[in-house]
Amino acid sequence: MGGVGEPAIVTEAVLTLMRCLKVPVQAHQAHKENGMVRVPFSRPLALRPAARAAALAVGLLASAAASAAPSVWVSVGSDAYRLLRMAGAGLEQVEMHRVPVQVPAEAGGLKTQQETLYLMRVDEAALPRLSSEVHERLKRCGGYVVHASREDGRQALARFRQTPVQPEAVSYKVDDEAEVNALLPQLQESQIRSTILNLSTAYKNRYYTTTGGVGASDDLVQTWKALAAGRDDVTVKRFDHPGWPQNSVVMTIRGTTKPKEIVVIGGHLDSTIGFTNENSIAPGADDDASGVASLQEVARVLLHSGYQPRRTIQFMAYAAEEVGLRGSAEIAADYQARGKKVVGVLQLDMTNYQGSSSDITLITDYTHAAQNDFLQKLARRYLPELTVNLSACGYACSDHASWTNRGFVASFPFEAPMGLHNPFIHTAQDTLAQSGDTASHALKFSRLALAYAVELGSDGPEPAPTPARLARR
Ligand code: IPO
Ligand code: ZN
Repeated sequence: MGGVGEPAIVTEAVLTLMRCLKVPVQAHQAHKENGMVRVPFSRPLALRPAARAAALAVGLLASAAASAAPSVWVSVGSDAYRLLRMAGAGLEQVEMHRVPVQVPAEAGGLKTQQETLYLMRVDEAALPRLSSEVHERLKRCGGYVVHASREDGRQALARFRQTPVQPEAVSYKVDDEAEVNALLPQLQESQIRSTILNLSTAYKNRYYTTTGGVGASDDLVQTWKALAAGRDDVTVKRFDHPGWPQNSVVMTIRGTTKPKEIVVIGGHLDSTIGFTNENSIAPGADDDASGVASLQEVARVLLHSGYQPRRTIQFMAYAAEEVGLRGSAEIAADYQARGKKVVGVLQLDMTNYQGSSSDITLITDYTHAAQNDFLQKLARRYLPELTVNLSACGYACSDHASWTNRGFVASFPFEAPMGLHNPFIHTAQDTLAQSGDTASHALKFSRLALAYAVELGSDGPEPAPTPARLARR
């Protein structure tokens, strides 16, 4: 047992984790000894052994069996798991799943790496804290996924060893230049900026259980209905989640000739600062008002131009991403259960903070390599001035993982390479001001998403103009 004031000895990996989890560590005082790191903790709590300190900090002390509190099944990546094990949480109930993931290789391509994911039961009361603190600051730390049951979790994890469902033969040919080039100049930075500003200032927060979170969802339904006015091929619907009050919102442009094939473009509506309550200030301007604003601008341009896709396009603003990807998990589960033919999913989570010279970072893990290549091709063709690079973000870092978990094809273009993204997320300082009061970075993601929507939505060169289509031009 370490006595008062005695530094605890932890490994480098654990130190990284503790930084991710914001365990109070004075990093500058940490020093290495034979591969181990001595860490003097900064609070009295931390004068206990490292394991105990971390356990307290994460609040996952009680094993599900011993605790009267309701518990839930979650899956996490190995970084987060290491800390949970230190905390002694739910050890007997843990199962390991080895899965292959794609990570960037030194040479510029990709390599396959085995990653271990863990399925376990945790105290539900610990989750808000876990969600706030398990996010990446410097390194990849991933997130966690909440599962309806152990079986549900097992199925989700088993998915990673199977090939994704591609219900129809999808062509990744770039062949709708006329349409895409006509629409791209209509995307406006000022529109994205005002949406981000509104979402990040009209509510104290957009947490999945608060008045602000519910209000943001209700207001978005109205905003999207107004965008769809005059289009009888467009619907805006709430996706109700029985377990909490915030709804997800779904806008559907019905496809003309292949309406059963669906292209999904999504982002999450909720915001957090961790222990978020009614009065918490969680503007979430970048995380993820920016993603919702980016996709809403694509919807605005597609609708106002009179564009009619052959496939159905759905825009989604997910509820409850920050608490274990719950909104998107329920939608993806529902779509799988109904046998819906989702041909591709694009996730936009954090698009407006340019943390490096790179414009767009494609996340390689828990996404679909062929669709990622398609996005690179789209960027080269339509956005040749932009630089695109690759990063891994760890397990469950956003809603694309919910779709991947259900066997769908998903991609995630992100604002910066791993570790260089917005450092203010999940704080009251996640405001538009951190991005220089402009949405110019987010506009690049709207451009890529529009090219994706049209190239996958049209499924071949532009259909012949219809009278309705001409009238709207
Ligand atoms: C996030 C996503 C990818 C990377 I690389 C770094 C950070 C943010 C994500 N974890 C989040 O909080 N989404 O809401
Ligand atoms: Zn977040």
